[in-house]
Amino acid sequence: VHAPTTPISLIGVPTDIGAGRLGAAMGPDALRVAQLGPALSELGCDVHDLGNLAGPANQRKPRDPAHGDLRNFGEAVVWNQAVHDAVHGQLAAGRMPLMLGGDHSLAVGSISAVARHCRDTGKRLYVLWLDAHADFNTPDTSPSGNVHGIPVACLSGLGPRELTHLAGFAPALGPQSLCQIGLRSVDAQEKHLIKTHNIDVFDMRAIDELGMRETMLRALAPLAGCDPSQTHLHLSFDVDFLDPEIAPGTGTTVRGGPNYREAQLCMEMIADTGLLGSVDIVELNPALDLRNQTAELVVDLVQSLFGKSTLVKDLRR
Ligand code: B3U
Ligand code: MN
Ligand code: MN
Repeated sequence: VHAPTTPISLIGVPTDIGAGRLGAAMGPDALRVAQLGPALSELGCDVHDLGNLAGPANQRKPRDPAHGDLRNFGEAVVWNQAVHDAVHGQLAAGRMPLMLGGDHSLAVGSISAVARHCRDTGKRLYVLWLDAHADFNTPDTSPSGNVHGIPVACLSGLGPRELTHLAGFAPALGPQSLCQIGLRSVDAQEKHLIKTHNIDVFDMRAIDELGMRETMLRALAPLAGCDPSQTHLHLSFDVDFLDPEIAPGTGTTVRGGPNYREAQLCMEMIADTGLLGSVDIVELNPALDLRNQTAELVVDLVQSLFGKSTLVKDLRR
């Protein structure tokens, strides 16, 4: 076990403002019921739960042509400003923020804060985005108007200014700073944008062809030899990355995702980099879960992400 020495701050973001269905707002409490904090303390991590951020309620507003034809746009902006401020504050205090979501729209706030912190401190930023979806729609291409389908585009500088400029500059993320893994439900126009933006993607076809080990070796290759004091790795972990057979508790399941062993290896290889600086756990929906099993699985995976290892004898060369 080589748990990170940076103290961890758990930040609950109880909202489903960006999702198509209700329930992800209960994600933070489901993770607490599944003992996320104690599971990290057990590994030797210094963990403090800051409780939940506050923000506007989900009034399930329809799409609004005055705001990019998005649903709940104003509310999503308020939540993201709160997330941005909280994350930036924790990073400035030398702590590692771990977001307990909440739907994936919150990643605009968290990652823009990480980008701002990296710019302030001269650190190199790299984001791993684990998801069944690309979340690369713009208001113009979104089939649903759901804000959780647009965060990657916003972080890449495409979208409403209120969301593209949270860091104070745009784009918050350059294409060489982002890698997406696990994709299997990507809209036609998203595919086009991913290509024109040159985003590094390992979709499920790639994982099937290469295996998870080779996929992660390639995904993490840009970080080889990086100095931990000058590099910040952010993980944005959408629970629907996982196969629905093991993770039913999320709003937009897509069959054919990574199984338990593949997901564990993925987490372990991220831990091995020693570069992890911040994490989003998003789209956990307890209303769709069975006896909190998805939350418990996520806690198990997060332990691996923070250095828990089943290695008895290391056969790697
Ligand atoms: N791409 C679709 C579906 C979707 C994206 N993210 C989730 N679902 N969870 C959209 O609505 O943008
Ligand atoms: Mn997502
Ligand atoms: Mn998703």
